[in-house]
Amino acid sequence: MKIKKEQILDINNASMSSHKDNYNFLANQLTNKGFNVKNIISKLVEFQVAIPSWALGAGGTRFGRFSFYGEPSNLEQKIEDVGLIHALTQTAGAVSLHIPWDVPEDYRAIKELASSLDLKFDAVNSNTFQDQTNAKESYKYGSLCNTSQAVREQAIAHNLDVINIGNQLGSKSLTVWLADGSSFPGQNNFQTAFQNTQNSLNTIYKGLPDDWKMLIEYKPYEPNFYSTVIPDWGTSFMLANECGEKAFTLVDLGHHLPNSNIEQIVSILMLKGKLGGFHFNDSKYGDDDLTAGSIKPYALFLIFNELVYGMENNPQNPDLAWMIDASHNIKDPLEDLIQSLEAIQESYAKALLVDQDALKEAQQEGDVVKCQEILQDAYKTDVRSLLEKARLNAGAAISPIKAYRKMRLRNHLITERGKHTIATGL
Ligand SMILES: [Mn+2]
Repeated sequence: MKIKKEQILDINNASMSSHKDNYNFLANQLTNKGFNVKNIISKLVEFQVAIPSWALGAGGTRFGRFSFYGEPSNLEQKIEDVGLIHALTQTAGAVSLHIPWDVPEDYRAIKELASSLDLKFDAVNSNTFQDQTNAKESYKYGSLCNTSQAVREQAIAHNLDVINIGNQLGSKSLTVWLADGSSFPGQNNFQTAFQNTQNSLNTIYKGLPDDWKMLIEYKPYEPNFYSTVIPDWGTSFMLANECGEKAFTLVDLGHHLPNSNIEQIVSILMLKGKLGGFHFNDSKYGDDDLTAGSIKPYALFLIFNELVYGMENNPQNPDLAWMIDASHNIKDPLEDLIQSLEAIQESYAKALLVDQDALKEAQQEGDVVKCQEILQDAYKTDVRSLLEKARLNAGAAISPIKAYRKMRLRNHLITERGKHTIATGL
């Protein structure tokens, strides 16, 4: 199903006058403080986040999975779901495919569908963390790190296939996340596992088209519980450096031990021109994959503060690939993604309100109190009417969640697809 522009306009009309009151009040305040509000709005309109093809169904845990009715059961329906989110928010203009869960059967048809919904294909994601039916070799003891050459070759060939699939869709980057590691001391030789991984990545890198990037994701634990071959940003950075200038580190917010200073990691990677991509989610204890901004919104703001600083001051760092990598168990996945997009945009808007010149001055004067005041003044600003204005300018809904509910979109999806559909690949 597709949303018509008039439906959104109708729903917007109902909240237009309260939006205008709130927006005019804030815009005046910000203008008086010296901010260029128009410029901020257009930055918000430009900011697009990719939706991964695995996030449109309800996620599960190792204890079970509760399906959310009317889930997309094939790639076409997944792209249609991203189209719904994008129509409501105008913030989700890209889809990120997971291979082999979502291999297109008819490339032309899939590309036409995506472009009819104004969607691009962002990074393609390989999967060597589970065995596929009829696969000759098993990844039980690792993929790119495996001591068996045959296993490594199969994993390398898969990554090259993924590049080929992405190439046909117009993707420009490959994201590699490895579950490789060990669950018990002594299981792996750390040096051998690392060296095998580096050599395998070098081989994949050689197959990367000139205008592509390779994004190397890290994670400290899980599914392996004793060691992971790429546990942290430093290891990813080392591997990316040895691969070459088209290889970058990818930061996934959930892939850190509790209380890691992620904003500092982001900042230094951008200084070195090696931050390639970003996966949004939130967590309380581990890689919880919760809705972005639902647990630690101030941390998300501090990260965005560094991202904004880097985007303005580090031309050596490329444009970033933004993606939501969350998977919630009990919410409607589309509502969950809309909430994540809202939280991401909100943190971005607040970071744009940090007075960088005043902050630099306070830092030089050693005025610690003022530094905190400057950051928190931006953080405490209610920027929701800026987001509404950006969405209005882009033709989206003033309140995407309210519009989603008012249009009873989940009910329409259930009617169209049936109640007990199951999203593939989960
Ligand atoms: Mn991720």
